[in-house]
Amino acid sequence: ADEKTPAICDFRSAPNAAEHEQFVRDAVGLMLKQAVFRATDRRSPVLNWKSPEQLQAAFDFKLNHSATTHGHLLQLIEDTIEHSVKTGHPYFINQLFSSVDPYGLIGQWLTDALNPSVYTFEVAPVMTIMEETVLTEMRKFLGYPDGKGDGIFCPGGSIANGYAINCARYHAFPEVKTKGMHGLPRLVVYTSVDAHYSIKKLCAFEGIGSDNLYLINTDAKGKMDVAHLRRQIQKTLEENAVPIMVSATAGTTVLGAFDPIEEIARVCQEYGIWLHVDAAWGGGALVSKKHRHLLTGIHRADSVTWNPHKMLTAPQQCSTFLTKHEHVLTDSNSSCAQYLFQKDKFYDTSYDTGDKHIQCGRRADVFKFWFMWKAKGTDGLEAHVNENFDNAKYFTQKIRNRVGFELVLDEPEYTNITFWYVPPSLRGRQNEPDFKNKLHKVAPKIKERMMKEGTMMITYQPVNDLPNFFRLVLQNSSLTTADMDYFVDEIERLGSD
Ligand code: ABU
Repeated sequence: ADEKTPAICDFRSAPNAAEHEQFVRDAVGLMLKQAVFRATDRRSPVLNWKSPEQLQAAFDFKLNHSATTHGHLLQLIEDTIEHSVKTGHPYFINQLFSSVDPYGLIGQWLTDALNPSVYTFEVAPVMTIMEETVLTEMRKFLGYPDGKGDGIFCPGGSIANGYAINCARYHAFPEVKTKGMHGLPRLVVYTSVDAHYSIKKLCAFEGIGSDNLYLINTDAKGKMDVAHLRRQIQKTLEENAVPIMVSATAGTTVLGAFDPIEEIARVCQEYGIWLHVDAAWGGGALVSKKHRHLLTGIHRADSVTWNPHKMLTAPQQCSTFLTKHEHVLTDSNSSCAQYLFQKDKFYDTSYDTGDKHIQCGRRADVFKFWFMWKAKGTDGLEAHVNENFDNAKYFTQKIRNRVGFELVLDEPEYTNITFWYVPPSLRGRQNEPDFKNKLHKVAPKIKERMMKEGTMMITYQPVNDLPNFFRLVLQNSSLTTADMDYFVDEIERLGSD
């Protein structure tokens, strides 16, 4: 083999190293042009809608026995971009993630080029130290003294919440690691009715049982009702079951509400219950001196979920689980595989951090976020968050005064703004018996129209007995007030009948 040419792995004999190199350059150029720059241009559509059947017919999904050409592969890249939703587009405000951060993107691409697995220092030296550095800085934002404690990057906020349940259970009953749930009393977890569905899923997955997740009422602003929490804890004790964890939410998925952490912490302290805060979405407010008061009391939490891929716009995915307990992750999860975590290595093996995770092979989600943080500084992250709050305020004020728009929460706390759009044909008919049913159908119809035209993407949902309403989510700080105006005008245009 020619030692000077890159040894890119390919079983086929036909293409040579120069052809591989050209292919990689062409593919990257294509991605930059179509998936980054065109996909974030306001003049381009957010999506080109095709039904599943139309997409099956239009796209070459089939896998074949024989190899295909580089030309065809480049065409497939182009087709994939063409038929994908451009989640980096300024008019994609559908989910709790959006936008393309240039530093995050390059961080993601470098991570993939290096392809490390962050379990041992020997294969991921830079990423290992970077993880500990970033996690410590994030714990400082929580208010843990000197950022002490432990933490991990994990695949999504749901899994981070699952780590919290496991740590809380281990903390109360360490024997669960070896003996399992056998012999343990019935354990109970608490979260609000507006909390993320992962708490329920993970209670089921980890053997707590979804019936043992006690749902706590919320008030008119979507915040946990602490008096109800107290009553549910009392009920648990009367049932001879054991309360193990309260999961408060900082930034609920739909309404963006912040549970009163300080008050909940007092209850947890009184009863000796692990306090977890799911700040996957709302954690971003911690970097803003102006808005971090929303999470007052978070320093008292035993653990926290915080996803930099949400408000801080690191590329998917970038989720963290943080805890003030220095040993609980290792104690509850370690299994000491001899083929990875040999104790007789020639370096300090405390840097082999992989055993505190339940994953083995693990992507280095830290680099993109560390790189963004380096590029912008903490001040830049703060300015980004403040800009989103400002846009949210502008949008809220705008629709408050606009005929046909009605806010669900009059004063949203975060950058989720929830609202109904009442089209001209329904205005003035609020007192008619079928008004609610008719309004329930408005948001799905407008959503269908916007997706078929590709002009924007915003989500909708019902909550309890409230008919479907829109949820606008802001975390792309490159948006302007003109974009806010566009969203209002476009919904009005699509729902003008
Ligand atoms: N974990 C995020 C929930 C999905 C969304 O509303 O964007």
